[in-house]
Amino acid sequence: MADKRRKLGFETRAIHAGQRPDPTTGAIMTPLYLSSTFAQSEPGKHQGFDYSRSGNPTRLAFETCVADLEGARYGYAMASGCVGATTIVHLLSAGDHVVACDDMYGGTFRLFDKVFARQGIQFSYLDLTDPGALESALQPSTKLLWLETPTNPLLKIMDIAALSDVAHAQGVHVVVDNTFMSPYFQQPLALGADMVLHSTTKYINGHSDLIGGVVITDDDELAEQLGFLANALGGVQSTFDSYLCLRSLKTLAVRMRAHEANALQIARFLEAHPRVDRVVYPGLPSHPQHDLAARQMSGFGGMLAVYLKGDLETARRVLSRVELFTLAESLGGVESLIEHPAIMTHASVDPAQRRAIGIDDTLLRISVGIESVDDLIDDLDRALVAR
Ligand code: P1T
Repeated sequence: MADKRRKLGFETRAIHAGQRPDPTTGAIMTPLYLSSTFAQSEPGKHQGFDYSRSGNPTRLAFETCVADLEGARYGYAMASGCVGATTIVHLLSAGDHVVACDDMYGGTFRLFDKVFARQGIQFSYLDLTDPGALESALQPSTKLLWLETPTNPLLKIMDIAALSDVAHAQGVHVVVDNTFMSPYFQQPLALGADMVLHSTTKYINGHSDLIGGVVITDDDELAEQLGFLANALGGVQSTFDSYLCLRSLKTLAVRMRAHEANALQIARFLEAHPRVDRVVYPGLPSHPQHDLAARQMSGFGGMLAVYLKGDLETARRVLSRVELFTLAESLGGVESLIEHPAIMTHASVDPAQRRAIGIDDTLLRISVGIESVDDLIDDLDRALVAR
């Protein structure tokens, strides 16, 4: 008989956590509870749900399942990854200070720089691949350390455990945007972080058919504040999108393994390609933080950054020649995407800052899908060699 004390495996929890056959019908899939409101038998007395902004049974099943996969008890599903970030930053007040990594999704940077900085929150952006850099950046007013690891688009890796130790010694909460790895490959809370953010638009949903986000914590106090803010700000995920995310979690493990296997082969192919200057992939020994990645993550994910030999015109030519790869923003779907960060996803980052951190005109970002890898390699090869 199975040892009941053993923690269930990731794949098992991805399929069952937070879910039971529907008590009224026996349906094994969590029903889509589209109701905006719920009957009360007397004022204030109900069966756990009163209004769908505050809580919805389908959304709760997804929140419980995804939180479980991050090793946590609380999840708050949001209308987008950006709303998730917005909700977290609302834990702060004007005058508070945030230390953030210097490379991150352009939309998160825009939210900090163009929205919250105007409301009196202060931000310092730092290369945190050296954990020693954090100490001198902390101020008495620092409340939050914001990490995105691996970063978007340059795939820099930060030491979550070491940075969390430094932050916690000063009473600073740590957020990790875990979008690129998904809980399958990286579990930041176990490494010391206090909150995890995902754009569920990416790997968690994995099929490029919704926009969503989720904020996860195992800290009772933070959970209470985040739950309050989720309801008060109101940017919660729709029931239908929660249903799709719940369904997608069931295949997260197999999808992530397939993304990674394809990405590793493509990374090796590109690294040896005469038209490629440099490939950045955490799974390659040439990645500057390869050892840390191998220690802190259980896999290397499906994202690649590629510097071409040439110039902007070379990049444009390659992007116009690919056929299986679609030129599009976003990532983490089953289909392969390719994009130009400087013109597309990171256009909101100041050009000088972009160049300083390495987002130049020859940089392409690839989200490797789960198609047949030989077809993907042929497609890239054709696009690279074409004149
Ligand atoms: O798009 P949205 O669901 O709001 O998620 C924002 C977001 C947050 N964090 C990371 C690491 C992200 O990559 C994103 C969204 N990124 C893209 C759309 C992109 O193409 O990079």
